[in-house]
Amino acid sequence: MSEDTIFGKIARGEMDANIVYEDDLCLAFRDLYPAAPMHILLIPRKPIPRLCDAVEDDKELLGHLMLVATKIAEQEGLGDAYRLVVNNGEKASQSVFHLHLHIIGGRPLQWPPG
Ligand code: DGP
Repeated sequence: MSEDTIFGKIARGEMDANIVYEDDLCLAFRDLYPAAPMHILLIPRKPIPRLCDAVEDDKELLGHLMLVATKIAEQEGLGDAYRLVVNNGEKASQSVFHLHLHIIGGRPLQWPPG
């Protein structure tokens, strides 16, 4: 599984994206194919392919991503009405193999997602 994905290129500034948040550990940008009025992708700068590839040393980074996601949702005016999604693996609809959290909101969200 190659580490060089489009998200890796965005993280390194080699590809354009509509960036809404960045810090030393992660960055977030608008999804090119939004599934809702607000659809942001939050990625670690470290190229972890899938969530299941994360290791014990990534614990702090994973916690950081969760807290940053709540900040972004607040920044986007979503209040407490949003969903975080991690597609893990091809059979779970992961298409870009650089770990990312989908932050989705801005419309009523049904459950189960399908
Ligand atoms: P997933 O299926 O969980 O791997 O999600 C990948 C998401 O990435 C999908 O919602 C579409 C989005 N996407 C694919 N290519 C690009 C791109 O070049 N730029 C941006 N901003 N989003 C992309």
